[in-house]
Amino acid sequence: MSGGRIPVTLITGAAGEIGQALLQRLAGGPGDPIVTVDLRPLSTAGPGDRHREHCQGDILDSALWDGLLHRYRPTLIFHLAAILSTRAESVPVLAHRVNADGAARLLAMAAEFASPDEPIRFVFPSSIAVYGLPSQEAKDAAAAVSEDEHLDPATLYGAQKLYVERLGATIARLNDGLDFRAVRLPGLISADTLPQGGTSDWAPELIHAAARREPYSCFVSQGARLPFCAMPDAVEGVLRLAFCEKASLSRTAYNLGGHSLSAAEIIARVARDFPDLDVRFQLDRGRDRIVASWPGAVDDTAARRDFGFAPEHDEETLFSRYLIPGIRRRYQG
Ligand code: NAD
Ligand code: AKB
Repeated sequence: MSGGRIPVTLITGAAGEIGQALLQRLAGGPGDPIVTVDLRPLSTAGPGDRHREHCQGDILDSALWDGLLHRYRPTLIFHLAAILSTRAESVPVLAHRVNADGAARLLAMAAEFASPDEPIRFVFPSSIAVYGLPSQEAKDAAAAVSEDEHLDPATLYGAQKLYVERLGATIARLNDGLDFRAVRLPGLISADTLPQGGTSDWAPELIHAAARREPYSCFVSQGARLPFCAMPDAVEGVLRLAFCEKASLSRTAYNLGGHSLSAAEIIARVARDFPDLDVRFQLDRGRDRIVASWPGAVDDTAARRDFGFAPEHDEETLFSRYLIPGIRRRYQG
């Protein structure tokens, strides 16, 4: 029973990179009011007309949910709050609590409130970290990895993402009203924000450093390769998955593809626009090993077919139309 509670779209982790981009994209449009949760305040940029309330707090705090769920009835949940891969390895207990327990508790609450009459759609951003290639040689030999291959994560973060994917799919199978959908994102690059605590961070960090005319110390080797996607393309993909008809979906977890780029290739491309680019390599073996375990490319055929994922940017326009002009504007006015 809704009991007079206001139907809302709920975004956890809304102050993060994806959260800010998603909120900006959703907040001006039609739909239920939006309620956000994060440990941090939202950025100063106005979050738009649809935004009703930001609750600054911890997803692990039961009192926060008691207060929110007393007033609001989430119909669509984007559960973004997480501790990313590199940081998760250094705070394993906290990472488990946030990434696994936090998601499990929110899923359980959603399942408790969801019914066929008042369904809840739960959208979860998973990651290429769910994959674990056993060696650099295996990675080099692998073609674009599809959703059911190499599910042997090498990091805590990857294991936690895979656990939540499977828990969500199982709980949804047992609860008619809960509709769980997950998208495995590649490394994301935003022209507007910088990442923290991830392992794919070298790519955005070095591009932003180039625009600031600062030297960059790259923590992976020149050959380190991952799929990368522009933030707006990834957000568009997440939204297409969130709003498509359930009948068109053939699975619960989908790859979103990206452009397969090595550190050396990114440096060569960025140097065309920022010829003073100054990158030194200072290998962090732990992070380099994580990158070696993640696929260099993923197969997103299912996402393109089932919910029309169609990134706007190709490998060249990712830089020429999105990153370079956006980052120049950000730092050079
Ligand atoms: P981010 O680190 O920028 O944002 C995560 C947000 O979660 C932060 O604002 C943080 O304050 C918040 N948070 C962390 N612990 C919390 C807690 N206990 N309670 C409340 N808020 C908490 O990360 P992002 O890049 O925006 O990623 C969002 C989601 O997408 C994450 O689940 C991440 O694993 C996933 N993802 C991101 C990428 C990427 O390249 N950015 C790739 C794959 C998957
Ligand atoms: C990270 O590096 O942790 C994220 C991811 C790919 O999940 N960017």
